[in-house]
Amino acid sequence: MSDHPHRRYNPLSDRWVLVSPQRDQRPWQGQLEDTPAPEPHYSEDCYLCPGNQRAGGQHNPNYDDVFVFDNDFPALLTDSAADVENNGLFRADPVRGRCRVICYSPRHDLTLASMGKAQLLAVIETWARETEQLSKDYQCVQIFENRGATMGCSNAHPHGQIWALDALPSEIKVEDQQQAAYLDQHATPLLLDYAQQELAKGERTVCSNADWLAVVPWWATWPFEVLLLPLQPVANLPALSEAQRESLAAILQQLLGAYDQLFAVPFPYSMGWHGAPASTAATHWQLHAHFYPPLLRSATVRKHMVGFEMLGESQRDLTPERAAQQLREALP
Ligand code: H2U
Ligand code: ZN
Repeated sequence: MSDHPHRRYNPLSDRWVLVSPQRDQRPWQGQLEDTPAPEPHYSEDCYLCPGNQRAGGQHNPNYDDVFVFDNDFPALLTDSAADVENNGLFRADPVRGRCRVICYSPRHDLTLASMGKAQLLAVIETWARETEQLSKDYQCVQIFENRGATMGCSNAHPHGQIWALDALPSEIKVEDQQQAAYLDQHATPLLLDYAQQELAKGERTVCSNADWLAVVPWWATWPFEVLLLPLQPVANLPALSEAQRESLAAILQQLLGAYDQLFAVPFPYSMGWHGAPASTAATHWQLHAHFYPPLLRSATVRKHMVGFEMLGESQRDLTPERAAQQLREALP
């Protein structure tokens, strides 16, 4: 399997990925990306730094911890009363929601990996608190971070986003159905079974501690994709115990440290948390974070999801086992 094309199944998304390990050494003559310059502690041009004016006109307070505000250019509106068409093939639903921005730290130059354990813990507390509060009004609370210019992130200041909405987005809906069906059939949650089996096998493990496992999943589509999972049943972020929050901070430092070390560059990614939506009975849900980094072979060579991947299905050359090994070797 390490040298022959095959397809792997993703039970969480009900999708397949084509793995072509024999192509791993193919020469590359494509686009080279720029390595970013180091950032200052404070940037007067940054709309997220303390005291600065945002693009929407408001001024940030002189915050000295985590700072959360309503997105000045939200994709969702709290009072959306769209006049929608709903007719046969032309179907639409109205949607209501709220978008927020989380500044992880007042320091413009820090990252989740470099900000220190206490500040990282403050970010985790914020993720949990915002999820809890927004879940009172919205069915789904999606926490995510786009990091790096190649992921379309507009600003180097360490920040993430929250989009809360009164609908289940497509990715969550499939995960909800897949996890419910697995629990019906096997009587244990899908991702709890998966975490324990991966931990026992070890070949795709990046790092683990008493409460958490970071693994390049069997079905990874992005070269260095990682799934971060609790080893005990946890439905969503607010349900994390104090000890699990502490150990989450520790494993995040390890994982993100390995990412930044891998190609000696601040590693770009989109990451986000998936947990039980407010509306579901939580037993089939296991909290997890997805990390989707685009880099393939160096700081400057990224993977593009094009061609067969747009028209057929995702494809990878580097096996998840080799990716996990490379990440293990880059651990701090
Ligand atoms: P990125 O995570 O993709 O960089 O997006 C940052 C978000 O911050 C983006 O959704 C918001 C943008 O709308 N933003 C503000 O709310 N106020 C600003 O002054 C600039 C950016
Ligand atoms: Zn800044």
